[in-house]
Amino acid sequence: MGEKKYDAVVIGAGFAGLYMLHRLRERGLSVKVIEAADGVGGVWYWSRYPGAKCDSDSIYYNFTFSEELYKKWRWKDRYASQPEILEYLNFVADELKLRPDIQFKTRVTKASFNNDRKQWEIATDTDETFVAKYFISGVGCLSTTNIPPFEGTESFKGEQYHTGRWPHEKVDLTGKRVVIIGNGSSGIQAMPEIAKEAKELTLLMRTPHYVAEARNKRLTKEEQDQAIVNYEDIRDSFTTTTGGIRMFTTGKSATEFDAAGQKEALDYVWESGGLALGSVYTDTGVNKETNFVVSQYVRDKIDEIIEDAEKAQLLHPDYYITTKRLIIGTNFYEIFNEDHVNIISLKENPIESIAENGVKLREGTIECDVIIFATGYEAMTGSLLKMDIQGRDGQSIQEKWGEGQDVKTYLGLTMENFPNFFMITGPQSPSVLTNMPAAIEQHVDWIDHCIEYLETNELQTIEAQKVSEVKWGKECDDLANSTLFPHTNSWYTGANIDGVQRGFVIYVGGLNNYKVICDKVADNNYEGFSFE
Ligand code: N01
Repeated sequence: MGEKKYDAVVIGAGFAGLYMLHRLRERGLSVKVIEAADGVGGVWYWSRYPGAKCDSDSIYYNFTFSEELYKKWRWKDRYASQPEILEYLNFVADELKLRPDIQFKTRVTKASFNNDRKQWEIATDTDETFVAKYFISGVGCLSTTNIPPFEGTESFKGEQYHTGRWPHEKVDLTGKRVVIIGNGSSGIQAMPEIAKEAKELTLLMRTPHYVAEARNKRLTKEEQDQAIVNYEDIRDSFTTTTGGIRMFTTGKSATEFDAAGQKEALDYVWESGGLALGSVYTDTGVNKETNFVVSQYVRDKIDEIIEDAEKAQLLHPDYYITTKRLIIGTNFYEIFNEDHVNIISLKENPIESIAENGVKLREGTIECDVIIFATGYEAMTGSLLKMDIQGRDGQSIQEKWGEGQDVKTYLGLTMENFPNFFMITGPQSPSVLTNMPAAIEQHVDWIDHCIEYLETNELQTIEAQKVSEVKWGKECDDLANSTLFPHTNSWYTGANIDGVQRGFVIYVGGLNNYKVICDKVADNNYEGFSFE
């Protein structure tokens, strides 16, 4: 098959790939998006487990680059469900007429930079070769699922599912004995829904997590109208706040309040619902005293809600709150008051293997009909490393990062030795600590302007300088080390997966500050980059 030539090839048709396609096409470039699924949506195409929702308030979980597009869409609920978000992304694809430039059911397997041609050559599992000057990853931070390699998984005679690869048709769990492994955002959203159908539900839990009440609800017509009126403010929040979303805050440290004042503020955010437990005080992420006040509040709530003191104690988290992703749930703690919902701490009784009739623990076997892996993702780097991407002289990302564990980027967007390769929400960018559409709009706009600069100046390539990577890595590390984040093992550090410990790969300085840095680099004629 001959080569297919484009100005730009983009991987993935989620939020990132769709907007990148739109921007570059508007610029007059020929673009092809390559997408493994048979529809748009990215993680929202795959992640269809019962109860799947987004934890950003829906009115912020959309594009703002086009006022017209923004004003045509109305969210139904405070937190949009997976089907509604998928509907939104299909609406965007239709409104912007994006589908003709997306090739579905195609997976990128390998890409290499040809230094003689100054072009990327991109191979797919459909045996096609695409050639493009610009190669852009929109694979997202959470798309490669993690199924821990338990011995005997294939011998299990019942059904097994991963939350991130849930079947498209309804899975009927009525009257079944279900085991769920993992209680991150996915497991915690899924469990109350599963408990409604299952005869027995057993959570096998490695680490208890902090769960705030979502308090999801239908948006009233007035609230929907208000979101339309607030367009400018919502757009502004994308670039002027640390997380690309407005969150309630007292604007103070917990240490500035007495115990009654602390409780009043925490009661307010608990009752309002959502992620504001993380923002109610300004220093929860850096001050151990404030952090204790907030985390103890959640432990007290757990004791208040769960009648069985033993179960409540098992669910007490003990790491610094917000150093793992804060989770919002609906009736999560409440389901443990039901007799058919149980919990086993894997710290006390670890999994030994999967047997044909259930999960074999060190002490006893939990017999079941269904095993649900809510065990998360090879986050941040997994999807990039799964493809064989080779820069100059055949250097792979694996080689550059030392088997993927020592991430090196400039701004989380680019890498030395990988000319004209861009990562949307790549490692060492603010990515998962933000409202994703906000981070994606900022990245895509920056990449688009960078490409405009190259085209206007008739430049063939742009490439990060090694020294820029070293400085950026140090800036990311210094910032992370000034917070409580590195004290906790999490998927932020890769420690959710045995054998991976790659350091903290997120820029924690806030999306607003990050944007200022990226804009300054661009304004200074792409300081820190080399050109050919
Ligand atoms: O995955 P996770 P997730 N043995 O990695 C456990 C986004 N998201 O899919 O904590 C036993 O958080 C693991 O235990 P531990 C959001 O950013 C958003 O739930 O590592 N257990 C943990 O309990 C989120 O943070 C939304 O000790 C094992 C669980 O599996 C991210 O996606 C909804 C194990 C994995 O939790 C990922 O969430 C869904 C093992 N070998 C997802 N390996 C919303 O917007 C892992 N675990 C609301």
